[in-house]
Amino acid sequence: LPAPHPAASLIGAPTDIGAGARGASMGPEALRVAGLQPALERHGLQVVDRGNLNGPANPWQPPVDGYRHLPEVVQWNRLVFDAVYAELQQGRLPILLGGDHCLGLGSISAVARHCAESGKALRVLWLDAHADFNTSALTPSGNVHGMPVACLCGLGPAELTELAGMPGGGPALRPQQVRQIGIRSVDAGEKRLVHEQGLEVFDMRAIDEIGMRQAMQQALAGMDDNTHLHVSFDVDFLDPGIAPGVGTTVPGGPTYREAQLCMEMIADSGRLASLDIMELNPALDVRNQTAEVAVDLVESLFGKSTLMRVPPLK
Ligand code: B3U
Ligand code: MN
Ligand code: MN
Repeated sequence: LPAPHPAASLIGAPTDIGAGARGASMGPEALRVAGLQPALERHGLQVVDRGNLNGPANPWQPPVDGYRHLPEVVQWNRLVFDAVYAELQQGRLPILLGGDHCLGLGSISAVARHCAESGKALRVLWLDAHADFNTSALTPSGNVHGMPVACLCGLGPAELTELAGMPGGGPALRPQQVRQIGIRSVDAGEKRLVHEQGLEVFDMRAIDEIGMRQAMQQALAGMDDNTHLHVSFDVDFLDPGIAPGVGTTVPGGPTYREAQLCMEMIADSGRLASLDIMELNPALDVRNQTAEVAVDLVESLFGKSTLMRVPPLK
């Protein structure tokens, strides 16, 4: 039987500072309106909503030296780092409500630091249409939401790669700790770097060939009782047919059933200890349906469909 979940904390990060389209700043509120907190509570979690972080406005400027809004991206990620780290210190499960995916950097930096200090092994599942492994030299856009995984692995500007303040220095992650699922849009230079660094990628081709079940079995293999599992869920992971409300839709993503299975297998691992829900863009959504699908899937991530975990009676 999977272990019960600890108390969880919602942290809103209302910004689109690293994105190529405006509107992910409204993501946290859309998730609240879709009923995220009561949905989690139905599955036995104690949830506190910490409200929203308050960072700099989006100046909407062109890139400078390969980065758009780098100073503001750094400020937002520092706020996210502190908020996520504080929850982990209290033994709570942080749920970051994005906001664009550049903030996965602050969130996972906090998780990596916490794991290093508490002797835990860290595994990161990156659910996304994109590899988010660009650098300033490779990026076609300068948008930092296309770079967080590279930064976490030490490839990027010092303000971002040193955010974690790891004991003994060095990057927050080794590429070997990451599993990417659902990938189907990778830039040419980025592709080369992903291979060079040895990221384990279950792209849509792999999911077509071996199926979501075997992909997730492999992605979750090798964890034990001492593993902290972080899930970074970019909502554009999902097929645009069920999730139109994101800044960069890419056709050919996981169906509703495949995404459910993915979430259920993560729940069954019993190791989920922190979560990002990113890139939801209500300005592009239709009647908040993408937020509702995201909430539905997050419920499965916390055991909605696990037959052997029965929520407590009220
Ligand atoms: N790889 C492209 C597009 C992109 C990455 N992440 C998102 N879009 N959401 C880039 O701009 O780096
Ligand atoms: Mn992403
Ligand atoms: Mn993406």
